[in-house]
Amino acid sequence: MQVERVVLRQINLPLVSPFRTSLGIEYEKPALLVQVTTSSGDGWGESVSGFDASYSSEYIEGTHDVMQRHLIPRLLAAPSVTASAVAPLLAPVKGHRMAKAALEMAVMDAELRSYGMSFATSLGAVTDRVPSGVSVGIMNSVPELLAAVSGYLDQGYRRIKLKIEPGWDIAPVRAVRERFGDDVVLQVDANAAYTAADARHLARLDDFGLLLIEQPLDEEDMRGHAALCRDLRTPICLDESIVSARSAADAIAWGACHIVNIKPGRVGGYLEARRIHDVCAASGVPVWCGGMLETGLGRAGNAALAALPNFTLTGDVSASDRYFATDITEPFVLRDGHLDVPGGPGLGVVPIPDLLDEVTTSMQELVRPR
Ligand code: SMG
Ligand code: MG
Repeated sequence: MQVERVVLRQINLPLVSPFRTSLGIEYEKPALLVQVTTSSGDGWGESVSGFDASYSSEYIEGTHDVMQRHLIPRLLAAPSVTASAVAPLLAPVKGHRMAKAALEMAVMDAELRSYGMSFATSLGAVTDRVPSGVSVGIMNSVPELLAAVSGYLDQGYRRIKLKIEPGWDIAPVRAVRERFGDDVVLQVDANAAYTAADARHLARLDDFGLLLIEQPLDEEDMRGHAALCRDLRTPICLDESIVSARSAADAIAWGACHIVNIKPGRVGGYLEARRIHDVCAASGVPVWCGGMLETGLGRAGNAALAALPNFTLTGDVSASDRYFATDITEPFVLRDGHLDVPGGPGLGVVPIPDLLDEVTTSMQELVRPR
């Protein structure tokens, strides 16, 4: 298979409500979409980098730049490409995992469509629907938070994740527990907002029967996370720190996590995500699928990944309407607290042209040199 043409398309989707985390507030969701045309057909990919470089060092303009200058020319120059060959082909370019993930995703979509095989089958899915969790942003007040959580529970979400930061942690968690009871599967995500000096404060969360605390400390603070693993009763889950199968293996060996959040976009693609799943499975470490407010394209791939056997915890793979009034694909809907895993070829979904055009802010085409 040869890649003949790559179209980069930046889109901007309004959010149904602002999403606030310890990193800042988001009012809209930008995404850089990749459409590849290959000798075997077309495929779609999506980069999860955002407007600013707050979640990771990657950001959308940087993703666009590295793609057009360094990554896409390598793809277009390759005599033959498969999804598995993309990462080795792009490895001479260091880092930029979110950019690489989107390109691999697009090639994988084209390749699998040509075989008539789904992402789920190709990755090794063992179920055709996955339980759906929801990530609840930081709110202005506890009553506002309780109203939001109540709405999500009414919709059937199977697990609630509360975003926390210093000043918004113990009180909101206590309020949610008191109001909705101990049966609600509840976890928190700090997006690296604390330091090792906050260990005693974080230990106060042990009273609330949380499933896990996600990424309390800086992404590079492995020693700090290992200390929290020893000192807290609540299991520690890593998100930002896990960027590859190697970093997952290291974090596990150092005792720096009990659980891993896998985001394909963060780790360089679905194939590396599967390797992380395998490393964790071999170590008895449960995983779950994180989210980056993906459009229906990324949501489709994430639902497929979440259907692998060691995804034993409910992921942040929510329905499209959690974030978007109108998605760019057929929307993912909640049915009995679950999302269906697409079974059609490739991602099993495609952008709807009119919807896509409405939210497109820029486009660039790169073609194979003759
Ligand atoms: O897709 O539902 C989603 C987003 C879930 O909370 C979510 N993601 O750290 O896990 C995380 C955050 C990162 C997104 S905010 C930059
Ligand atoms: Mg997180």
